[in-house]
Amino acid sequence: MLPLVPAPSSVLPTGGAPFVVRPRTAVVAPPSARSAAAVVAAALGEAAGFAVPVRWEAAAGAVPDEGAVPGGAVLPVDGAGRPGTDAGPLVVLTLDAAPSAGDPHLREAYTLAVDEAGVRLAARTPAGLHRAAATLAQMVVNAGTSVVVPAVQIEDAPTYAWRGLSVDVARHFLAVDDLEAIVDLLAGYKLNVLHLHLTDDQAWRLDLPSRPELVARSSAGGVDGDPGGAYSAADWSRLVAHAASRGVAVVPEIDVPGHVNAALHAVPALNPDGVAPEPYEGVAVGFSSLRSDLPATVPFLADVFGDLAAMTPGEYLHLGGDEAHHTPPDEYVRLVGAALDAVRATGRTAVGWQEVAAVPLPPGTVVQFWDTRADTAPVVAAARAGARVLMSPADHVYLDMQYVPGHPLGQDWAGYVELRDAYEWDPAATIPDLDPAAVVGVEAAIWTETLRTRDDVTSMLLPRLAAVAEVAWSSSPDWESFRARVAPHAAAWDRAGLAWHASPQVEWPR
Ligand code: TNX
Repeated sequence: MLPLVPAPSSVLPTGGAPFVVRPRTAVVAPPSARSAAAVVAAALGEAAGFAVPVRWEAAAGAVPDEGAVPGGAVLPVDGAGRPGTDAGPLVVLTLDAAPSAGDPHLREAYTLAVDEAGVRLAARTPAGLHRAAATLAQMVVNAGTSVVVPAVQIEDAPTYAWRGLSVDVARHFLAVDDLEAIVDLLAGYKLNVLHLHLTDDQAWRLDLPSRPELVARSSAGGVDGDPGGAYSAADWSRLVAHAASRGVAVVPEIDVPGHVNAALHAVPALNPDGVAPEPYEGVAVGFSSLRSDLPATVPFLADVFGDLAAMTPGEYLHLGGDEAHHTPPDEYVRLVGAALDAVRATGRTAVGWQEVAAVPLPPGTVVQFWDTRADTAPVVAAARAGARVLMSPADHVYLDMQYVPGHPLGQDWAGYVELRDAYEWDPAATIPDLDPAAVVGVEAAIWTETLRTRDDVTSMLLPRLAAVAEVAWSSSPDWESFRARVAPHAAAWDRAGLAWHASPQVEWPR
């Protein structure tokens, strides 16, 4: 059994001799698959202990593109851009001639074929090649004197199109390096969205060109004396580019109309009397609100969502909408409506936490379900009216919940979430009466009230994130199989320097 997580749709060991990574092994790929090729080359090279180069496949007569490849040199190619006479055993990435951009399942589907002579990864899109690369990276075996890939034929496609992790950088700040390590982890488990909760009562973390006062006045703190921090436009570009190079989209969240104390502190005109409130370092939230009767409010929303769209490629902007306990219901409808208008003006699709289901939503809006204590009827009604639903049930995928009572980190308001709890749930059956076709995907979340460092965060993510990834990707869950397959992943986490929690539900190798 190959220890693949998430489990592919079909894995056929052929029984033939494995592929051996040799000093002359090269990765061959079309330039449009540049980033997936770099991931493959890095994975093989790291295991083998020598650089595995990437060779761009160019049309006959074209000048080969010799752009820099992280983790590998670029080998000279012959005049036709084909492997020269020095060719060793090859790892070949190909894009299918007929891309099917429309169907999300086919978009990320891939095949992976390994035999003694070579490795072939094929998909319809570069994103599909990233998923194939993640599978290959988990198959490289150090067999004593050589590094091999077992002979196998794999066909695979995701169950859900949106497979993400939401990270709260407002309560405690995480540096770009930390987020890049998280992106690599996501890509390794075929997760394709990094959602960042950038603003809250405690802080505002992204510098926006039209509103520099937000970061200038409201980023130097967090929960309980956190030194804080913020992402400059350059930091943000670096993060977004790194995520794109792993086939991961960044979905930024500006949380309105509640959770806005940091904004109210930085922008006095957002307050009824023009008097800014003090900074806030506590944990309890839900006390702050925008006001629809102030002239500054709508321009503020237009500026922040406009800047966010200009700075972030992709389809989605998240407007928050959760726990606005001090926003009266009619105010909530007006203010979320204004935020939806601001998002629509950018041409993007809005995402909001489940509370936004109380507001008329443009078709296609993504409603993120989290609170399993609340009435689900508004979410069902929103889906009937054309919304899509992203599943983040707190009692299964809030990875800031403690594993067990007394765990040194995390909270317990949604209960305890051991590894098996993160694994054993069905996104299509989480909300009774919801049309399963409305479920766009699955997103885990990690809130950082109690988490300060990269190690704190990854020890809550691992191993549970691997479980959520399998729920989101694989079609036939099997706990016993999962707990056996995930055990050897601890070695990879150790190699990557990632702190993880040795859940007693798995027999970890010693
Ligand atoms: C609920 S989930 C929140 C967050 C907290 C989290 C802690 C959601 C939309 N709101 O503000 O950080 O619980 O687990």
